[in-house]
Amino acid sequence: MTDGSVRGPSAARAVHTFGAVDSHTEGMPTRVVTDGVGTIPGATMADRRRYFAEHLDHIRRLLVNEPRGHPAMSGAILQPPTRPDADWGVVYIEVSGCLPMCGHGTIGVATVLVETGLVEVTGPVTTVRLDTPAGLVAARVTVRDGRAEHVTLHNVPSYAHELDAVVKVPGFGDVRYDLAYGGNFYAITPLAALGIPFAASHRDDILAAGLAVMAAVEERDRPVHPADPAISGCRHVQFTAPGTPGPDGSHSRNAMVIHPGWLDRSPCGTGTSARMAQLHARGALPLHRPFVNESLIGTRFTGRLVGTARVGGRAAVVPTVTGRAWITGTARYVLDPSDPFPCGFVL
Ligand code: PYC
Repeated sequence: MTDGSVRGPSAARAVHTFGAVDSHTEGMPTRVVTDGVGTIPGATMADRRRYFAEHLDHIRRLLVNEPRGHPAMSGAILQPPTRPDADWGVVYIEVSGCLPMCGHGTIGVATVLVETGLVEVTGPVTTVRLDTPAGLVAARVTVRDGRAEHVTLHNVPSYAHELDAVVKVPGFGDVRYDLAYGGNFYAITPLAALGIPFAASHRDDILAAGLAVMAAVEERDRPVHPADPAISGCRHVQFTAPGTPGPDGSHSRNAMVIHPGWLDRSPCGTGTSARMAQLHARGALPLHRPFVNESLIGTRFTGRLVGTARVGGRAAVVPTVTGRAWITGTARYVLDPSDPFPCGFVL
């Protein structure tokens, strides 16, 4: 019998310990790492992302791989900001590496900061300014009784990189796609064109098709951000489907395939931004019109284009994305020196 309390691991024995607040944003996890990493060297958050990927990647793998994470795990390491107009800095981590920007992660981070008191609640709408590797992102958090009810992030300028591109994909022939940027690059194409139903029961077919399209797009023309060459590559394929009809319906659904082979559980914040930039470039989404994007598990983000911008001389739009997140737990992750998997493992 115990009294219900559990003795913690010996901090003296552990070679690493990390504090974290775990959360999910519309179904997609964000492990918000609050301590244990220290300040990553670098003058900007983009420099810190690069340094972390080159020198500290074992920390990412420990925190997102099994057995502490899982094959669709994602997180965010809190940092002191590198710029005076930000409250906190963030390095996004996930199973594929370190993203320049992550929408669901930002909604998770803003929720955790507000609900744990790491930022002061200044009113019913509290603004948290985040220094991300892709630029400054403001998150407006609607707070009631200490609870972050929803978060609207003001994303980095997003743009359509290429419309009506075509690649030959083994098993599928010619596939037509648009490539758009919303904090990451997305190849966007209708799932129906590949003959696969939009249903979670077809997840293996969707994943295989997405990875095949991704490889073909990368081989044909690897995208590079026109103003920041550190942001490059297409590691996300956004398969679209018509929205669900009705007054509470969605405008579009997506199955988001992400390198090295997993599906976003949320509607994907940077993917929703890229999708709105694509639709705007096609004349199908004017500024200020709400755009409801739905995930493969039926959760939703509402996006809106609130302005225009330029990205490296190209026409761009400024997206907002609104969604909800919930704290799921608090944890102290440790690495015992005798643990045979100091970087976790991938099966
Ligand atoms: O919400 O931006 C996002 C995102 C990127 C990867 C997974 N989710």
